[in-house]
This record gives sequence, structure tokens and C-alpha cells, in this order.
Amino acid sequence: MRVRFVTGNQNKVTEASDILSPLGFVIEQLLIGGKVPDIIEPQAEGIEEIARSKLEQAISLTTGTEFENEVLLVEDSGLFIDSLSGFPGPYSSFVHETIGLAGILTLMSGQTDRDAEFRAVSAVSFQGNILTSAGVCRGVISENICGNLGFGYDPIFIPEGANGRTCAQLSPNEKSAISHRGFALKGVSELLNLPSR
Ligand code: ITT
Repeated sequence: MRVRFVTGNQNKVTEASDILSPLGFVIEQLLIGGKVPDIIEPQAEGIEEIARSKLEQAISLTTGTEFENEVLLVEDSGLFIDSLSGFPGPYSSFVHETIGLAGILTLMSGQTDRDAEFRAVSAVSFQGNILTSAGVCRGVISENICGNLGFGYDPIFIPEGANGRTCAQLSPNEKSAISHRGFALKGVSELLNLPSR
């Protein structure tokens, strides 16, 4: 099954393809007229609400185009730090672009509770229905920026079960096996494969 991923983040497309190709899906970034469609991320509290809004916008933008009847996928994700009451959470993109990894480490300096989690909600449109699935990856914020694989907050996030390595020190397969994106997308693949569909 071909799935059009509506995202401006090429790293997400690569990871989604690594996760879903072995399950029989072909993942392609959605480009309309050669461009990533303009999707506005609402400033909502929950990532599920944001994912749904992104998908609804994508459905409107593809109506009347060659992609109208295709399966569309969107994802919203973020880093939620326990001792910062879930910050940056839904603001993860903006915070990454502004204060960046160094800014997060400064906010965490002297903090002994470094527990955090990555969360993702994947949403797909399929035959007129919207299906969603969530994934969580628990871990801790590192003391230093470490590793050069992955993207975003990977160099400061040490997931559980990775022997103290940050996500940016894991191979793509190691990351996908335990990541928020891996769990969310496997959930979506199961929903798409239900016999009733
Ligand atoms: P789209 O909305 O176009 O899909 P985006 O990069 O803006 O792309 P999000 O809003 O979902 O995506 O991402 C929020 C932030 O969380 C962003 O800064 C990402 O880099 C970061 N992030 C998401 N998943 C991550 C992961 O697996 N590893 C590290 N950082 C991640």
C-alpha cells in the first residue's frame, strides 16, 4: 500500500520508510506541484489534536488533486520533560529552532530529575476515515550533546534500554525498534491491516 507522508521533515520520511517498508508499505513524501504543502501547526495543547488538524488540512489541500483518494499520513511529535511540566511538548519545533539543544541543557542544569519522553501521534486518512495511533519512548535528558545520527533532540535524549547512549548514537534500526515513531507507526499499520478494511 502506498502512503503519502505530509511533512516538511525529510528525516521523518526516512524513519517512517525504514519502519513501514518491511511491513509492506511504500512511503513517499507528499509534494503538490513539487512543493511540500503549507500546513499550519495550531498552537494546541495536545499533539493528537495537532495531528488531526494537520491531517484535516492535508485532506482539504489534496481534494480535487491526483492525491485525493490516496492514503495520507501526518505525524505530530515532541519532547516532554517531566521536571519542566512537559515543556517543550507541543512547542518542540519552535523551541528547537530558537533556544536549541544547548538552551534545553541550560534549563536542565543542576536538575537531578532528568526523566523525559518523546511522544508521537500518527494520523492517517483511509477511505474517508481518520485513524490515529500514539507512541511513547521514555528516557532521560543527557548532561551533554552526544552523537551525530538522527535529528532534532536525538543528541540530548537517552532512551531506556540503550545502555546510556543517546538516540543520536543509535543505528536507525536500533532507534526505530524503541522510538515513539516506531510504536505509533506500527499501530497505524495494524489499523490499516485490519480485515474489515
Ligand atoms: P512536520 O510537522 O512537517 O511533520 P516537524 O519537524 O515540524 O515536521 P514536529 O512538529 O512533529 O515535526 O516535531 C516537533 C519537534 O520534535 C521537532 O523539532 C523535531 O525535530 C523534534 N522531534 C520529533 N521527533 C523526533 C525524534 O525522533 N528525534 C528527535 N527529535 C524529534
